[in-house]
Amino acid sequence: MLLQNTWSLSVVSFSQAFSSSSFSEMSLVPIPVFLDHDGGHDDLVALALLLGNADKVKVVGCTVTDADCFKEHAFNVTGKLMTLMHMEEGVELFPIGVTSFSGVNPFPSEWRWSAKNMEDLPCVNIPKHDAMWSTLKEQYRNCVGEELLANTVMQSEKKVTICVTGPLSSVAWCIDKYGEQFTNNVEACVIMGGAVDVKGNVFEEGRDGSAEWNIYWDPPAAETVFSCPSLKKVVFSLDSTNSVPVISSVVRRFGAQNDYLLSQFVGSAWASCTHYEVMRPDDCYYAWDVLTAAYVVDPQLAVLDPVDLRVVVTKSAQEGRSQRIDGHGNNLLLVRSIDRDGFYELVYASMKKALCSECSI
Ligand SMILES: [Ca+2]
Repeated sequence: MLLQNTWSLSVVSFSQAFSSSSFSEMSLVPIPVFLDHDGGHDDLVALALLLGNADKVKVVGCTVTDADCFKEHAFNVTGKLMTLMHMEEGVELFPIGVTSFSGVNPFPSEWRWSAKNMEDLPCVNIPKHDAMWSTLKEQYRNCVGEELLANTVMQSEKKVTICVTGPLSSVAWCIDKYGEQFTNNVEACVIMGGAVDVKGNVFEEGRDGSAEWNIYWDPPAAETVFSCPSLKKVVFSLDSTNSVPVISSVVRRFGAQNDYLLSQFVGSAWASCTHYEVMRPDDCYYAWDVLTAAYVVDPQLAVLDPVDLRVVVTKSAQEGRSQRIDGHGNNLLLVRSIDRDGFYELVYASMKKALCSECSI
């Protein structure tokens, strides 16, 4: 499978090592992917990216954590996007669960409303799509997210790639409860989190700005995952995601493909984020989670280095900081560089799905 082969290549890029014929041969069967997200704008765009690439990845399950969202709204947007892509593009339905975790350090509540706004977007409220989700969600409502992740991975015939775009609480729970019974059936855990050689994005009182929010939300969980030698990890820290800002010039290009419902969804989501470029010129909104999901679709986008990381778990100014630690054999690859233009082009191409003119109300 793609990630397995990429893994063994370590620091070389995928394109350097495979001929185009062998690449296309290996791409024929979609790889099973589980998305473990926390409902922010970029989490939901990441989901759209995965669903827009059904020829390469098959989403086999999804969980929502009550972190960068209020979970009920993110649960609904996830389901509405799934039924849209099921009815318009034939994407297979998959189970959706909500995890039971509360943050060690919760997100500020005023940051958590984006899923509520996205739940109301016209493009995810086409009556027939919405009606299907209204029926399904009563079946899905009692699905506990972390149990869904564990069972999906352990019962899968093929190894599952886990894409984590929120805190690492669910993966840590699975490691603690099932150990290698769980990790042995994970192809790789592709994670957005941490800040290694750049500043972080947690500027809470008493913190020094070195931590990144996904890690800071539950530092002990992140430490459990980062230090687990039997779990293969690819980590997109702020060091790499700083290369992919969500700015007006990027977002306005969706105007040229507004005939597609998926483009309307992503264009609207990202348009809600471009004011950060004005408010915080040195720290705008980035496609943190979308880049992470893009790697799952196309591993050629990133060059990786083996780097062991530890997480500061003590209540201190550096709580949640991710630091290099030598010689621990943590089975972790940190993204060194990415193909920025290739990433944006993948996003635009992926969202040309669910053509409005073919979608009856
Ligand atoms: Ca997220």
